[in-house]
Amino acid sequence: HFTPTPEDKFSFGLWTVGWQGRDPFGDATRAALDPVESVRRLAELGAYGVTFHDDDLIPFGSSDTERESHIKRFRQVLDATGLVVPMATTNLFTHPVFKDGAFTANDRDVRRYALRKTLRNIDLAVELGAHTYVAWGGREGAESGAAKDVRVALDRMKEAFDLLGEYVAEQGYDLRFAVEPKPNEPRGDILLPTVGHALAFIERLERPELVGVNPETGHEQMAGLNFTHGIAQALWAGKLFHIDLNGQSGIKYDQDLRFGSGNLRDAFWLVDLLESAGYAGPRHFDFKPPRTEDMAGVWASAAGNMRNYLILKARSAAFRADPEVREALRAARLDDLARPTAEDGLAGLLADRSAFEDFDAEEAGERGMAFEHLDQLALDHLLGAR
Ligand code: GLT
Ligand code: MN
Ligand code: MN
Ligand code: MN
Repeated sequence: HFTPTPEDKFSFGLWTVGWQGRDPFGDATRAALDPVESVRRLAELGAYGVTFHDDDLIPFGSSDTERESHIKRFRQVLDATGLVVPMATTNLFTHPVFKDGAFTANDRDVRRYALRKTLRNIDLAVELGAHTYVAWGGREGAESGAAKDVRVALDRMKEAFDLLGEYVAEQGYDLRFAVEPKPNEPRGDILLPTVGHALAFIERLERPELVGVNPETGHEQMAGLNFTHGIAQALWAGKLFHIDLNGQSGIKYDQDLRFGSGNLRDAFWLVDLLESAGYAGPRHFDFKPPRTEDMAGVWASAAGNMRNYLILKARSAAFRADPEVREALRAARLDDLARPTAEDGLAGLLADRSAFEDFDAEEAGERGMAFEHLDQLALDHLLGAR
């Protein structure tokens, strides 16, 4: 009964199952995959959506007629399978022209080209029904100090998002942007490295309402951060426009493992958060089937993402429904946290002798928080021991 259906809103990038296994040390281990085949297989597995970079669908350098025929074949398979395109994005990192970045490349010609490449694919994204446009600035960064004036580069980054926002408003498109943070790889240091940096950047834009975040599990974990906490803050700010789910084992290179591998406890808390917060967007997997796998392994890996999400969703629901957990949540004073600290206002707080003059800090310091019992109940549920 952990079989995905379109109602679960699982989506995949064409570049995920289509990854050929090329890494910095080795050649491709798998043949190229036709996007039409990917759409068919993903639909069979129970996905509802597919996402793409311009160059995943239309190889870089294609002529206008070639472009049209790629788009036509893609539309046909979408119609045949019922898969939707909730999101699209731009490849601003593979071609050598982007070696020093795109929106923040020092070379102005490159910046203008990057914007035009993006605007062109935005038109296609909207034609195919997308409502979210992701911007991952993988090459926006530096390996050395003087090479990038970061404050000026952020001016150029803001200029780019302001122009993109102006275009979308002018065209009357129902499309919002989602900035995807990453701390490093492929650049030594990437601009907007974490969810927090991205949220602060967005508030400086001309149209902040058009821009949110697309956090990726592994990217926050590469920075040693708690992914679920980052997602909670993005939700709190009303900025979780999209999400990239995958797996990562600690602070090391970007692993892009299938969702549920790597930090399983964080995956449990993430699903618990998304489901209890009523997150309504796609559950998008941005993973790479390891290069050890043949095509059967690719589809097994793709299916595993969805299966693990559904298992964790069931475990989270059981955890929340367990009467002993509810009691443990009260013992841990979660209801107390939900109560405002001073509903009596500042004057009430200042006049309340029990808040300070008569407060027994020694006694309060001795109160146990009962978090360990609560966490063991969670682990029991996660492990299927309850
Ligand atoms: C690239 C990157 C991902 C981004 C994609 C969107 S492309 O594979 O590693 O994290 O989400 O540009
Ligand atoms: Mn629509
Ligand atoms: Mn990603
Ligand atoms: Mn990644």
